[in-house]
Amino acid sequence: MSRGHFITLEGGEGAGKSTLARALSERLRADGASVVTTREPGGSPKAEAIREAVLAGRIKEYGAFAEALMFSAARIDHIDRLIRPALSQDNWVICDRFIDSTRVYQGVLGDIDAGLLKELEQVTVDGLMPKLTLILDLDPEIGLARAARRRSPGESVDRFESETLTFHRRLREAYLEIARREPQRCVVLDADKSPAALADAAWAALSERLMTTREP
Ligand code: Z5A
Repeated sequence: MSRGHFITLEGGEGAGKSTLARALSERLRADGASVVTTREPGGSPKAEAIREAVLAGRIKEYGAFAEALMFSAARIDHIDRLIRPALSQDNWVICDRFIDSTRVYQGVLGDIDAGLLKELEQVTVDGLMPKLTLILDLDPEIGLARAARRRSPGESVDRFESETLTFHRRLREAYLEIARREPQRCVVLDADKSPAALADAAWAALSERLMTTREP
């Protein structure tokens, strides 16, 4: 367990990504690994400032491409300040959302040209790709209900939670399409199960993909 890998968790609202990130990091630590858990947008002070602006809806009026630029600016700082340094010190890095969120939310749902977005992605990540992406697949009605139950009284929904159910259904399909196109990197997990059962399934995928085929 000496060498870490970069793992990303993706899926719709309330799919259980943050809960799974905690469970996976506990299992990895119990196995003797050093683990950094992080999230996007965010993960570094400057990226967290961008998160606050985008999720409050302050960029929405400038359009989906402007939002993609903001998520990318946050990602560059996050990669430089946190992800690359952590990986270079042999930590595992578990990140709640990454490039696939931009591909899906801004690309597919924001209708940005795929070629343009790909170029932006390449410049942004500069070669850093997740070794494994776990896509948590869940009926959006269940996910949105979970997210609503978690909200405290008077708390408002964020920029993306306020979108329609049709938006969230298209989002689910877009994630499944990414998984079909990149089966080497992506594993789809049925997220309509208990947190413990989901963690078991994620651990099985991680063990199969990353613990047997470690890079030299
Ligand atoms: N976004 C974007 O547009 N472009 C980008 O490039 C990036 C992001 C990076 C970030 O929101 C938003 O930014 C996101 C996309 C956009 N859209 N929205 N909204 P966020 O970080 O605030 O929220 P999120 O990423 O959507 O996560 P979430 O809503 O917090 O959901 P989650 O992390 O997947 O779920 P959770 O926090 O683990 O669980 C939610 C609730 O369900 C909680 O009460 C749990 O106790 C419960 N839960 C968790 N697992 C289970 C299971 N298995 N069964 C039952 N209940 C469960």
